[in-house]
Amino acid sequence: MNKVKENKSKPQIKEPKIFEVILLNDDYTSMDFVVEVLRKFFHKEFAAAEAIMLKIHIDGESVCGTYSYDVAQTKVSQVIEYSRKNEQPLMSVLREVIL
Ligand code: TYC
Repeated sequence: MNKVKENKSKPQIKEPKIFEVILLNDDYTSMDFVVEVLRKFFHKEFAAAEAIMLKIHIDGESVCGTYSYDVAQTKVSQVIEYSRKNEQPLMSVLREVIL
């Protein structure tokens, strides 16, 4: 019989890693500015942006979107750069999603 060797090696195609972009609460950034950031960089409708901003204010942080590493890192940089230019201490970090 013609035995075909079973291929037990790891699958060659890996799932792409995904990353959450998170905004953190602080005592100084204005609520309006956070809503503006969520609309400008995360393309949220006004009501959704306001809801996320309030969640951050209450819980300390919230996920604002999930992206590939490069896009997530770009969003974090854009948020921090825009915030500093506008003299706001708002902070953003990324976190890998463990599936
Ligand atoms: N806590 C801020 C205030 O009371 C508002 C705020 C919300 C700041 C969300 C940062 O990511 C943030 N003005």
